Amino acid sequence: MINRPFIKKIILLILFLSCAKSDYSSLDDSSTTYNPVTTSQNLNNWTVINGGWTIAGDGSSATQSSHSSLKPFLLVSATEYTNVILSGTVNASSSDDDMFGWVMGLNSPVSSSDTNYSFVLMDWKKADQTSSGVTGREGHCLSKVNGSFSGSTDMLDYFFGRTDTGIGGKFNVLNTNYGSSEGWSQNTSYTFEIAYTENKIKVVIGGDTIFEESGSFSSGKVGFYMYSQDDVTFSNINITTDFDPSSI
Ligand SMILES: [Ca+2]
Repeated sequence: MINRPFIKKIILLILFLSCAKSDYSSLDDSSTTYNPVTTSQNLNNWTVINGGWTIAGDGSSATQSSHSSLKPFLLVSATEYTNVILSGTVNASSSDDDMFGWVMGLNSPVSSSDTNYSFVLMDWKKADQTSSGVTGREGHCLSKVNGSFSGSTDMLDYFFGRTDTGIGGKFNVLNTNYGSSEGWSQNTSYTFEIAYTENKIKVVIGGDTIFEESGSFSSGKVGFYMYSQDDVTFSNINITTDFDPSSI
């Protein structure tokens, strides 16, 4: 005769142990606690790589006032980041119609003479324009830049035309948001927030989500960018770290 109460007890014990085990697993998964830290940036501590940047005495803003299509102009952070949120305000007082934007995961160039470029680029052009047979489109473009760039043709093809080389090429366009109403406007302040993590980039400008891109993204510096564009001011810059990257 089978002892039914005994078997019941065994089944209950197995159920209890399996529940206890799964509780333990879920506790283990959520054991990382995140305490996000947001730091106001003193832009006097950032590094100029090409361009004529004027930094406010208190470090709260930076204006780039030179114009050239020979090289992109950069102002980059002193620190490298893996998971980072870069936020602030940008305003273009210029009557020009070209590109400004942001770089993330930057490892090069490290100086004005460095022709090796390695970063993720989020740029924004005011209007459609064709120059020397290359068309720069109005709107936003997100690219992985990784290779050597020199000479005016090279610069125009990639930093003006955003010509896609595909994965593994030196200018891999990840996503675009082009269109006749997508350009920036003169004398307009835009808030921006760019979250850059090991496996996702989220770009929000003026409260609008422009890109949410999954992928694999390297650690590096963050910064500001201009190409064939002057008189753009970045201000009230904050950097947030130690956040939960899965919340992005
Ligand atoms: Ca221009």
